[in-house]
Parts: sequence; structure tokens; C-alpha cells
Amino acid sequence: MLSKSFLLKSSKKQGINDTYVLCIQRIVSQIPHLIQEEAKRKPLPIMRDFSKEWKTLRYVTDNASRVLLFAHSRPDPDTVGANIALKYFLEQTGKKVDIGCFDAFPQNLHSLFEAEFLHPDLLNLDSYDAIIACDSVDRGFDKVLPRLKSETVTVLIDHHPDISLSGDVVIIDPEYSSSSELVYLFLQSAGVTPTKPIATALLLGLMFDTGAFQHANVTAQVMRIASELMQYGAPANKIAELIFSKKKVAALKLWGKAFERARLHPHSGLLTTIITQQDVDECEAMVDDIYQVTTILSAVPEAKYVLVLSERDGGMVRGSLRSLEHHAVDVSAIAKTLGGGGHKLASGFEVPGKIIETDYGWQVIPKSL
Ligand SMILES: [Mn+2]
Repeated sequence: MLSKSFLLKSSKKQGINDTYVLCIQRIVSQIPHLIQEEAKRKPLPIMRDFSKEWKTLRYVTDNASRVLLFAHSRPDPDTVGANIALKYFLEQTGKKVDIGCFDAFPQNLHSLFEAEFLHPDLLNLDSYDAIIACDSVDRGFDKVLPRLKSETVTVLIDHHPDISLSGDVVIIDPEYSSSSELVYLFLQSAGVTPTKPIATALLLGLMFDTGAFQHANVTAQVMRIASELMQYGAPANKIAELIFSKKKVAALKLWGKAFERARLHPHSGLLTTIITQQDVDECEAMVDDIYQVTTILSAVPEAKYVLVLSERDGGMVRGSLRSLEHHAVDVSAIAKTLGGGGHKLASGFEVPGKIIETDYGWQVIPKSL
């Protein structure tokens, strides 16, 4: 029987402000404060050692018979990879495992895995001994947490900063590249040799969250893990093709609009563009197609950092910020001033409103006006 009495509760706190009026000019005016001097840059990050947490997690999984895994809303390949890998591992050890998510399993990943994500309303949450949430635990799992009975053991595995949720076992450190990297380290500490499907799932997450090993979160450890996963049979080329190359015409059309409108602010080095809801509809594109616009634009040599503003369902405007390590810009500082958050080199925020074009550039008009 799984008892959580041995687990120490951990708690974190943080506050997110929620009032903002945004226009590009305001962001530009903040840049001088956000560009760090080379000399003040941090030394290499020290990653947290989770040896103790891995042992606790192993205790939890050994003693649970029914486990619910939980993926974040609008699931990306990292949450998919981390959850699928854990599911396969737990099923090998005879556990009954479901994966919960507020959205369906991504269509384009069905060629890699036969899997189903179950909406929490369809689940009997009381029937699980333990719940493990992998990746962006504040995007979906936060709504499930209050519905759990108190004796259910909760485990959080994440690599995002500023997570305010707490659980019985907390494995969160933004210095790691991906939740898939963390799950790999768990399996390694448990002495588990990944099967080919497990290796495939973890390499999927690792490659997606590192932009196929191009982002600043790539460490020697990431490369070691990727190489080991390939030795266990993970098809790196197939994964790369699936997540980075096979873009439909709809996505290319949408990117064309975004690239055509891209404007560089020469003094700040801000490269910005916008995507309206009308663009997405006209191109018959998917919201997911917006994500890679920031990645591609961040590689433009003149750009110090990139802001892509896109209209989303429910009258929201999403700002996606991206930079590259050598520019020494902390885009999460910008996101935070606008009520958002994220990593130093990739962050975002959402504000209620719509996007209009003015003589001075793109402007977000708050909903209340
Ligand atoms: Mn991730």
C-alpha cells in the first residue's frame, strides 16, 4: 500500500501580476535595462542533483498499482515524450497507467506512438494511488490538483521556472533542457535500460525542447543522453523530420505572412511580427504552426531578440519572446513585466486584447478599450 506520510511536503510561492497595457514601444523602452553586460554574466549553471528524489519516485512507483500521468494542455512533444516513456516503463512493471490531458493526443505523433490522452472529466481521479505530472505542470495539472483526495501521492517533473504548484515529490529545475531529460535520468538511476519505444519517446522530447540541439539549453549531458537514446534504437532522423521538416502548405503560408511583416527595430535589436486570427483562418493553419516562427526569426543575424504577437481564442494576444545566448538578453524579464514568464531565452505572456496596425507599428489594444 502506498502511503505518503513519509514524504515531506514542499511548497513554493510566487506572484504574477496581471495588469498590463502593451505596445511595442513600451517593450523597446525597457531594453537598456534588460541587456546584461558581458562581465556580469552568470557562470555556468549548476544543475540540481535529484538522486534522492529519484529514489523516492522509485518507491512511489514500486508501491502504486494504479498511476495517472498528466500531460500539459495543448501538448507538445516534450510532455508527450516524458509521459509516454513513463507509461511504457510503468506498464513493463505491471502497473495500470493512464495519461490525462485536457486536450487530445497530437495527431502528428500518432506515427510514432499508439496512445490516447484522457480528459480528466472521464477519469475517476480517486482511483489512482499516484499522479505524476510531466512538463508545464501549471498548464492543466493545476486544475486537477485541487480535485485529488489527500492521500493521492503527487509528483511534479518539470523544467520550467516559476512553478508555484507543490506536490509530494517535486523534481523541478529550469537548468534541465526538457522533462524528457529528467525522465531519462530517473530511468537511469533506477537501472532501467530503455526499450526502443521508450528511447524514441525521450529523444522526441529532448529534440523538440532543444530545437534539434540548437538552443542554449543543450549541455554535454543532453548530447550524451541523445547518443545513448540513439544506441537504444531511437530514430533521430525520423523524429527530426516529423517535428521540424514536415510542414504543411498551410503552415508555410502562415509563416510567409509573418516573415513578410517582420520589422527590425535597429536600436534595440528587436525583430517583431504579428499573426492575427484572420491569418490563421485564411491559411487554414493551426495554432501550433505559430511556434516555429519565433525560432526561425531568432536566427536572423541582426536580431538581438524576437517578439511574435499572435491573436488567440477568447480575445487573447499571446506574445512569444526568443533570444539566443550570445545576445545576453533575458527575455523572461520582459515577459514578467507583462504578467508572463518562462526561460531566459524563450518566454511568453498573454494579454486580453487584439492586434491592430498603426503608423508606428503593431499595437496591442487591450480588451477594455
Ligand atoms: Mn518541456
